[in-house]
Amino acid sequence: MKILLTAFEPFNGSSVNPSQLILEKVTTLEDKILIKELLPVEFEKTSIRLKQLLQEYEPDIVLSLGQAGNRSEICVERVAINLNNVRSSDGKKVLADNAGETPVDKIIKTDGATAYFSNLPVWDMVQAIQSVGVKGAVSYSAGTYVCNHVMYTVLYEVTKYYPNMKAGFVHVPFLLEQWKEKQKNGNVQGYAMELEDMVRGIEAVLKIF
Ligand code: PCA
Repeated sequence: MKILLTAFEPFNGSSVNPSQLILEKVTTLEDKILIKELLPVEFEKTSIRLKQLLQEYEPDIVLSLGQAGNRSEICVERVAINLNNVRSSDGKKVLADNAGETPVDKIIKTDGATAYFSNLPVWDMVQAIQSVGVKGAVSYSAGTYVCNHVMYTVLYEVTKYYPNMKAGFVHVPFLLEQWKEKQKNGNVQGYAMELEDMVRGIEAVLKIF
C-alpha cells in the first residue's frame, strides 16, 4: 500500500501552515509506504507537480492536507468543484496565490466534470478521527482556492488515467499559536486546534487505509 500525503506551505500572511507541520510529524506506518510532498500555494505549479507525482509513484491513495482557518473540526472533504476563484464570497477581498495569480470564476478543466466526489471512505475517515478523541466532520465544500484546485486536479487525473487510485482532501483548522497571533492582529476568525490532536487525527485516518 503506497500513500501519497501532501500538504501546503504557509499563505495569506501566516508564518506557518498546520498541514506542513502535520506532514513533518506524521510517522510512517509499518505496512504502508508513505510518500510526503510539500506543495506551493500556487494554482499552476501544484497541478504540474501532482501530475508528475502520480506518474512517478502511482500511489494507491492520495491524501492531501490543507488549512481552512474558519473550521472547528478536521474536515474530510466530500467534493471538489471545477472552479478557481480567489474572490471572497462578498466580492470585497481577493487572495492572490503565492505566485500572485488571481483567477476569478475560472474553469479548471474544460473537459472535466463540474465536480468530482472523493472516492475515499469519508465517513470512516471521520469516525477514525473521532475515535482518537479529535473533532472530525464531513465537509461539502473545499472552497475555490488552491486546496479545491488540488483536490479537483487529482480526482480529474484519477478519473481519466488511474481507475484504481483513491484520492481525497482533508482541511484542518488554525493551530492554537497561529490563531492567537491572528487575534493579536485583530483579524480573528474561526477556531483552533493543537498540533498533536491534528497529527493524532491524521494518523488515525492513515491507519484505516
Ligand atoms: N489552504 C488553502 C490553500 C493552502 C491551504 O493550506 C485552501 O483552503 O485553499
